[in-house]
Amino acid sequence: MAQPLEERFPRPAVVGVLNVTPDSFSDGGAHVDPAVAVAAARRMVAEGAALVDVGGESTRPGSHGVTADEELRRVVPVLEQIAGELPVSIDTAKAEVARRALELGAVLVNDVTALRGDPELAGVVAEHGAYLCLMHMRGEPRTMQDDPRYDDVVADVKRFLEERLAFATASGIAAERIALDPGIGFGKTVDHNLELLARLDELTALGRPILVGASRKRFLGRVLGDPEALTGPATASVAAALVAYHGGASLFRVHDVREHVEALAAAAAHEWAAA
Ligand code: HH2
Repeated sequence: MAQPLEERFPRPAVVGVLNVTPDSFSDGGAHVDPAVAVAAARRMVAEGAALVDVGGESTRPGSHGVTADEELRRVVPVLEQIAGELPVSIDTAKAEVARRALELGAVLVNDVTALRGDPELAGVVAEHGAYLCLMHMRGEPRTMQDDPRYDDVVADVKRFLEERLAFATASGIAAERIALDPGIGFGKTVDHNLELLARLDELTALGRPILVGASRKRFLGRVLGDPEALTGPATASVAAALVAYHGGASLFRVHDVREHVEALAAAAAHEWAAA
């Protein structure tokens, strides 16, 4: 029996973002050459990443999806080189892409639709005994930032994650292999994102490791005073990760690996000293 997720990726675990896309919001186009992507993945692991999250489809606000063929064309050449050698997750909502990635050695499926996008995906994850991340998103990327509203964003996200966790386990995926993610920036205003980070302990109460992806997201640029910002800086990303860590988050999906590994290692040392 494979290890529970919290043992395989002990807190704090940094997940490096590797977007093999022409259009991702902060690193679009940087890794379309497989050789460049492979070098970036190796660097992330050398800098302390516990996992490299490979994605072939942008989910930035306003984006349209790509076909499974296009996604495979982007990620397979990279996965062929790194998935047997490095700890890799696949950022996809498509069963076909997940299956190929798992066959090539990926260990976790990161699904921003929380098993709502492709009815075949749960079966693929269960069959491979893969780890899984279930993320909250309001609507879909194309429309999610059109005036998002919640009664209570934290309570709504918690209810959603609880329901998707129950769906996943009912589909044959062991709860101990699952992480949950509030989906920072996915159908949320600046205030929604800040409130989720501030009240993260209410989500850790669900009993599964929480993954947070605040890295470089636009709300951080907006917090710093630019109302039109489309990204945020690494410094503010590290601050958000530390707030999330303090709230009990376990995994941190980030673009700037070394900065986060160092900051989180220092935060962990403070936490141990205070315990
Ligand atoms: N954010 C993005 C993509 N995938 N997965 C999880 N679990 N959590 C997140 O917060 C998350 C995610 C968006 O960031 P990025 O991959 O950098 O951009 P894009 O979607 O434009 O490729």
